[in-house]
Amino acid sequence: MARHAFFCLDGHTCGNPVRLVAGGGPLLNGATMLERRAHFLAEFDWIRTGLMFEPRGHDMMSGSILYPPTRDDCDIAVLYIETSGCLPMCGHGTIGTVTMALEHGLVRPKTPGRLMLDTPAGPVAIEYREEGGFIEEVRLTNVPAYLHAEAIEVDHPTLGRLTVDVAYGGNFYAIVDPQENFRDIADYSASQLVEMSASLRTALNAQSEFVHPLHPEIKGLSHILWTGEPRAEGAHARNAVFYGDKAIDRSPCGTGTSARMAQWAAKGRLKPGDNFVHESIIGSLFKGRVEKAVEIAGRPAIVPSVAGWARLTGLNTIFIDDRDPFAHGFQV
Ligand code: PYC
Repeated sequence: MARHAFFCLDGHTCGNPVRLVAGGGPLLNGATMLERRAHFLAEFDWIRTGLMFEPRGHDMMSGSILYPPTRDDCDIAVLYIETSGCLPMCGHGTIGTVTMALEHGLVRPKTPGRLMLDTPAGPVAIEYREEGGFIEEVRLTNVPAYLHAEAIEVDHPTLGRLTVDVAYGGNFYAIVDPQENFRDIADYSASQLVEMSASLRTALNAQSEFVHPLHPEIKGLSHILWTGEPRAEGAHARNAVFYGDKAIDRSPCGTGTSARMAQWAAKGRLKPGDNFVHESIIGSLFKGRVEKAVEIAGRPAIVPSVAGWARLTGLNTIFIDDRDPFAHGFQV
């Protein structure tokens, strides 16, 4: 019996929580972050569920654990932990992790203003703006994003027939654009969106397989991106992203923004150099940009970048006590 201690920096990126585990994380084996992620899921997933789910976390909780990099070209490695599992990549999590790690000296950049992250999805380049010891903005240049499938027809139990595109931006997203049976996220509350999303995700995964063409370990449609008309000045589009079992992202969602930029680029609505400002359900903004056009296994793809801000909300030493019947967390 033990009481395990985790030293966490708690914060949020544009409204969505980030719990950075700065001490107490397990040693992991693996030559790549995908292999280390598999080791964590096999042996240490109780740390994720204990820190993310109630009573220590909540439905939206999301975070990361820092490791030495597995690649010479990176400064630090990041394992993403979340209510949904260990994502290959998380945009809001990256912006929050980088902000808090830099502000607390957990990582020392070789070149001021720049960092290279080793993530399970691949290397992610960071540029940040610091003012007076605080990080004011982080821009991540993501792994390549692409439109995976177009116009998939699916029957939804309450909305009826829907047509969705599926795009990859570090995770697979079903993108629900305006159509006969869905107009705009403005017509629904967050809890209605959660209810609508779970059944849509189940139906889509039952009828198709979503596998990354270069990294077959990255598979499964995990997120639903519902769209809406922008409200904030300067925003090009609004969205609400569903993840885990009960969460609607409060931030504009970094990997979702990347996936949506790839979808727009594939349809000729964005080209390299174009900006794309994405608004969240609470009105916060990510500044996206199409950096360049590339290919993934012969498919047209883009390299997207996404910028946003994060704030530390507190330092939190969290115990997981083996005697606690809820040591590994619960969901209701
Ligand atoms: O920002 O990429 C993101 C993200 C994924 C899930 C929640 N946020």
